[in-house]
Amino acid sequence: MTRVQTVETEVAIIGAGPAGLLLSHLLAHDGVESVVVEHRSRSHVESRIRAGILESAVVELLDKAGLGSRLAEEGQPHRGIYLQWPGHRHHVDFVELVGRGVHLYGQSELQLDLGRARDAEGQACYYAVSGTALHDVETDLPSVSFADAEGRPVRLEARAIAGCDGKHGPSRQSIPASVRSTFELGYPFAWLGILAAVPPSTDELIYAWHPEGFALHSMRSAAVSRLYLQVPVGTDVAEWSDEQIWDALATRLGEGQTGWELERGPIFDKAVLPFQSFVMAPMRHGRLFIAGDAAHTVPPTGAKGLNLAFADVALLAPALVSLLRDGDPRLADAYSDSALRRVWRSTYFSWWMTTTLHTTGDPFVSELQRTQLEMTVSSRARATALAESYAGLPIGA
Ligand code: RFL
Ligand code: PHB
Repeated sequence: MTRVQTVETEVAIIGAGPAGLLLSHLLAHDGVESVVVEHRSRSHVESRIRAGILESAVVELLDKAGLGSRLAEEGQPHRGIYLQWPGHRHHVDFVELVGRGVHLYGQSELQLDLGRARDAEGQACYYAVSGTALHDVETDLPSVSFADAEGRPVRLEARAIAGCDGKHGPSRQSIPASVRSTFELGYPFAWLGILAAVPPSTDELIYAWHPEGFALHSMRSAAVSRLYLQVPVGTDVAEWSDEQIWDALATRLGEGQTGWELERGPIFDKAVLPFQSFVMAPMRHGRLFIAGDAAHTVPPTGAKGLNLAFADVALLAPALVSLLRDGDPRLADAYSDSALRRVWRSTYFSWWMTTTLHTTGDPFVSELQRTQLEMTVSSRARATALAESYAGLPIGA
């Protein structure tokens, strides 16, 4: 029989996504040791293409944690966004409205920065594990079992577990159904996202309402554009040729409107992203603390998913330090309620952006959406509310 290797640590972190790696970094900063367990390979985790927008409070958090140097050099500060519908394009200037903007910096770049920081701290991370299971989360000595990349059984004994294992991970299921509530909303559409080797045709993001469906023009660098199209739920990327994608983007983003043109280029990645709003409560059970997508998912229209994951971790790290270093449970006891307050605000904002900008085919709804957009750009109070939510609240607010 193969012997189980037992490893002791203070915090067992499940998931090496942005939430798990930032948590491990912040804990190390305060002298709390952790081990990360991830079921994908490191190269897979580092090549996933996901979010792009960081709130200003998240940029400050990363900077304070010593993770801001490449972000400062390569990230792009954006003052605001363009809101558009046929015949109209309006710049909503967040800096002018609420005194702060956002940063454009790809999640894959952040993942690299976090991985390197962790290497420099010399803390353990098991990649490519299988069979991750949580045990005894209601006790002060919980554990995580798994098989390492070579298939050898390992048992990680900890004083707390952080479930940072995303939407499909096992942590959430370790909270008994009798104490767990879930709130879910589906949407009848998805996004077809592309990366193209072409300079962006805009200086800041364009969110475009169009009768044929929503489109978003984002970017990754001076040479790479990131664009999205609203498509029906269940769409297969193979149904769309590159030419059809560019034609639909040009129409929906208003090519020809005030002489604006969409530059086309080679598409090197395309994928369909599902849409869902999901919240689980509470985010803590015994010595198990859940953070990031493991506890909540938002549709990407408000650019909140990654920011929420970091905001959770910014609350969880000091809570675990107080609990494990000083035996003070107050922040740990407050964690779930404090995190959920921000989660619900971002869930509301993401739902609002999504339902305002995506067409449903119902002419009554379309008129209401256009009215909302007109009201948003013509009323300073409404534009300020949008800017406040998009640029983000201070962490802990
Ligand atoms: P992640 O990034 O999903 O990381 C969770 C990690 O846990 C691992 N895991 C396990 N590890 C061990 N054992 C198991 N049994 C495990 N099961 C899972 C996973 O392999 C993974 O490495 O969650 P985290 O850290 O909470 O970070 C959240 C963000 O990644 C997420 O909110 C955003 O990327 C969401 N999102 C977007 N957000 C935006 O704000 N703007 C976007 O444009 C945007 N695009 C996206 C996205 C999410 C996508 N996914 C998940 C489908 C595009 C995509 C394709
Ligand atoms: C992105 O750049 O991938 C992006 C930006 C803003 C969003 C969603 C995705 O709302």
